[in-house]
Amino acid sequence: MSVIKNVKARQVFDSRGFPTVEAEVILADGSIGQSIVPSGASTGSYEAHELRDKSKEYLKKGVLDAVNNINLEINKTITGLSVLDQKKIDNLLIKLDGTESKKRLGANAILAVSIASAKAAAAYNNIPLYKYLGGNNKNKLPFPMLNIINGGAHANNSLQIQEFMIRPDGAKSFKDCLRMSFLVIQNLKEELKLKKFNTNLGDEGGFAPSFDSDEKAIEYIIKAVKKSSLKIGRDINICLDVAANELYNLGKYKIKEDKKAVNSEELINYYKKLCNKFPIVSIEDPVFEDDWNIWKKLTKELGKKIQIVGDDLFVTNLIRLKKGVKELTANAILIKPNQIGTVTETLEVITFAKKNNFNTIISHRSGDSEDTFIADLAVATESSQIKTGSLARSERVAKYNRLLRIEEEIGKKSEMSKLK
Ligand code: 2PG
Ligand code: MG
Repeated sequence: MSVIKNVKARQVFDSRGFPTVEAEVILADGSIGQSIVPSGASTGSYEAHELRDKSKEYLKKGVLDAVNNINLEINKTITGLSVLDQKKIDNLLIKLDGTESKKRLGANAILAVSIASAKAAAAYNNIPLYKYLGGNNKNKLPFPMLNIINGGAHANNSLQIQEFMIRPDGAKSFKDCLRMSFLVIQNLKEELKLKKFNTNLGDEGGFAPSFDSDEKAIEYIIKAVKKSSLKIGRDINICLDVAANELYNLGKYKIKEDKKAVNSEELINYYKKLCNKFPIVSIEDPVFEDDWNIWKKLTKELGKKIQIVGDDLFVTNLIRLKKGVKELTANAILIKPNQIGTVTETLEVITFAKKNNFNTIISHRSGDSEDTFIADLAVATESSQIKTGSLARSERVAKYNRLLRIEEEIGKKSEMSKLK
C-alpha cells in the first residue's frame, strides 16, 4: 500500500556542525524514505526561507520549530495520501505553508518531506530513485565539477573567488572522471606542500591555501594537471564560481587581490582577460544577483565562448529563470532543491531550463550531509553536470560514490551526458 502512514522528523547536524532537518516518510506497507536537507553559506536573497529557531539553545541555529512543523501540521496533512502523487503532496505542502518564500513552515521542513516522499515512493516501487524520478529519461551520467580550491565564504583565506573547479571533459565514463580528478587533486596537494602552502581543506573539501592572487590558484591547478600527464584544455577544463554577491557593494566589486573595488565595465574586462589567459569553460555568478543588465552584457560578450551559470541569480526559481531566458542573462542554471523547497518545483525548473537550451548543473550546498539525493536527481534529469565539492569529506564523496554505483548498475548501456 502506497499510503503514507506517518511522517516524522528530528534535528540532526550538517557538515559544518550546524543543526539541520531530517525527515522520514513511512508507508503502510513499511517502505521508508528519509532525507536530510543541506544549507548554504553564500545564499541568494531570493532563496526560499530556511527556518531557524529564535531561541539561543543552539545559538539561534536550531531547527526545532521546523522539526515540530513536520511532526504536527505536515504529518496531519499528508498522512493518508498516496506517496505516488508527488505533485499533489508538494502542492499541498506549498498551500499549507501559504507564503511566497515558505517561511511559515520553513523550506527546510517542506523540502525534507518532499524528498523523503520521493524516496519512499521509489522504495515502494522497488526501483532506484533515479529511475523513479526520471521516468522515461535515458539516465545519463553528469560530468562532475570538482571544487578543488576553496576561497570566499567557504574558507578562511585570501582568495576572492569562492570556487576553483576542474571538469574532466576528456573522460569517457564517470569512473574515468573521478580517476582523472583524483590524479589532479593528489598532484595539487604535492605541489602545494612542495611550495610550503597550507593543504588544509575548506568547507567543500578543496584546498584552502593563502595565495597572494586568485590567478595563482588557477596556475597551480594547471601545474597539477600537467603533473598528472593530462592535457589542460582538453582532458581537464577549469570552472569558477565567483559568488559575486559576496564581493558586491554599491555597484562595485572587490574582486582584485588589492581589494580595490572595480565597476562593472572593469569586471567584464577582468573576466575576458582571465578567459583569454586560462582554459576557463564556465563562470558561475560572475555578477551580483540584481544586476540584470550587466548579466546580459556579459552573456552577450562571453556567452558564446563559455558557460555562464546563474546560481544566486536564479535561485532555482521559475519566475527568475523565465526572466533570464527572455533577457538572455546567463546560458546555464545551477539547481539547488533547497533554494526553492520542493521536488516538483525543482523538476519544473529543470524541464523549463532544458527546453530553453540552458545547461542544468545539479548542486550541493556548502553545508551538506550524507544524503545523496542530488546524485540521483542529476541522472534522472540527464543534467549535463553536477557540482558537489572535491574528492574529500564524506558528505561530498557520498554523492560521487553514489554516481559510481549508478554507473555500474546501468552497466554497458551507461553513457555520459553531452556537454555543450
Ligand atoms: C554555491 C554553493 C555551493 P553555498 O555558491 O554555489 O557550492 O555555496 O551553498 O554556500 O551557497
Ligand atoms: Mg554558487
